[in-house]
Amino acid sequence: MRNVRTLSVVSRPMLLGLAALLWGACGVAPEEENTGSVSELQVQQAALLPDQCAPVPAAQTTYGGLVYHLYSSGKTWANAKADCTAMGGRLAVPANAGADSAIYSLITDLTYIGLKQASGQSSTSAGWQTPEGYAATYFNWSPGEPNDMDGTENGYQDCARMWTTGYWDDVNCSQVSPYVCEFVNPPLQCAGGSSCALGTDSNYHCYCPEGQHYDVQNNACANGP
Ligand SMILES: [Ca+2]
Ligand SMILES: [Ca+2]
Repeated sequence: MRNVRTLSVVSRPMLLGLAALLWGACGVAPEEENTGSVSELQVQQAALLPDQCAPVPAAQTTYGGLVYHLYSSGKTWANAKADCTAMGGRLAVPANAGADSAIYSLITDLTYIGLKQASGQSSTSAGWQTPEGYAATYFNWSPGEPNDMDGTENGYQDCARMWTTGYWDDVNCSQVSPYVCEFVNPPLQCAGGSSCALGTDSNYHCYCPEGQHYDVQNNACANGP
């Protein structure tokens, strides 16, 4: 049995709120004007649980105020999206060439990004959206892509994956691939003997060995339930 932490400390949400405030004041959100999707992410992260964490990534980087984590264990697009959300982030959406390059710097294999095509489109390039369902505004498709496999839109390839060339390809969403998550704030890395694992509430939490609880304020395990 693992014991979940106390909920009594508010320092982390306060920090997140301050960061969101500063972000808004500086106006550096890369796609806020076009899609609002970074605001969605801010809302998501503002609601982070005090002990909500992200598993240690295979690689990470930052760009434009965002933190990017690469996870190498393959998942379908939907499961990758859910995993990033469970960490308080989202499946990464390259909003400009700089963000695209930052994500590219992490990958070593065909890797999911956050774009998905809405169903019922008349062309292979129409209706591409962020994980929250906003219209995507930046694209870096490989020549000839997106092609829905044969050039005609039939709903077979509706999820975006980055090639090791850095360009994108539309692929079937059931393909299992590594993925990159994106965070507004640096996600909590569990320390002091605790480890980050998915809870029954579909969020990641820091957990401690049996007989201990996670002390949010000190990011460490402490004796007692
Ligand atoms: Ca398609
Ligand atoms: Ca394709």
